[in-house]
Amino acid sequence: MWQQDFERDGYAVIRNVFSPAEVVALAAAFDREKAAALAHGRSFRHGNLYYRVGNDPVLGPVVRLAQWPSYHDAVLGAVRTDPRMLQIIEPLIGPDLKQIINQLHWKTPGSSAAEFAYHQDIRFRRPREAYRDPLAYVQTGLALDPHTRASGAMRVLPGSHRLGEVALNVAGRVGDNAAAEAALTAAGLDPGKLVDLELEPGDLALWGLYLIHGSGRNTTARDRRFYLNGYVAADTCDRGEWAFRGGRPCTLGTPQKVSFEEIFTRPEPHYPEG
Ligand SMILES: O=C(O)CCC(=O)C(=O)O
Repeated sequence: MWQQDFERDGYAVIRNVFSPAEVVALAAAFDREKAAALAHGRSFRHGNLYYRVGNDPVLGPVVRLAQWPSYHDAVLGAVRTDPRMLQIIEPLIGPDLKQIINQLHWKTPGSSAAEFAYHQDIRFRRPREAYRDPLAYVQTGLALDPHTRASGAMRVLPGSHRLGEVALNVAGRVGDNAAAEAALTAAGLDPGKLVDLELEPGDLALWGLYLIHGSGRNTTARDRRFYLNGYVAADTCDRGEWAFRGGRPCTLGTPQKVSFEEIFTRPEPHYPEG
């Protein structure tokens, strides 16, 4: 059972949660977002909506991720409050859920700007005091393309969720660094224990804030698209958009403070520095 896997290993995979037809529709929505991001040619923000566009020395601008496209895209928005999500998350952290992550990831074939250094997601949960129970958080990742070692699937360290916060050496942004196993060795961890999180389109992976993971380059010929939605037990967290209240889905309205600190003071569209 995936619940036992989640508890024992710190992650789990549930197969075929979304159908092939749903995957096709979601993949098309990803492609729309990618085109919108590329039209800016650089990173862009409007409220919680954020496109991160990296620069590959050979390929030029490449879209790394999009945050909170669900404010404007109904196909993507439907996933965050899909009854299947509630069915999976509720037994773990209850029926009152706020959402912290609504994020699309692309790994452009051959791009060097596509790796994630080994990390724990707890490092991104800021301000730390707003997250009163780090164990009351579940991250989900829905595969829209085959996730294999070659396409840059996530690699996870089973059982690392029990280590608490581990000092992993990452210089700068996780997304600007290679998934170097040396960072694990330096922290006294065994990279030989890493597992490739192999997923087929429609499979959903789950992990918590302490699981150590990263991912490498995509050496295949097609994009690797991954849809992340992260939920927190509402009464343990001061941030986020409501996703389910008492098990009922919540629509998005006026943007709330999630991770963009200037959401109320700088709500206008702009090109962020860096
Ligand atoms: O998309 C990926 O491969 C990496 C995802 C990841 O590491 C994260 O979201 O924390």
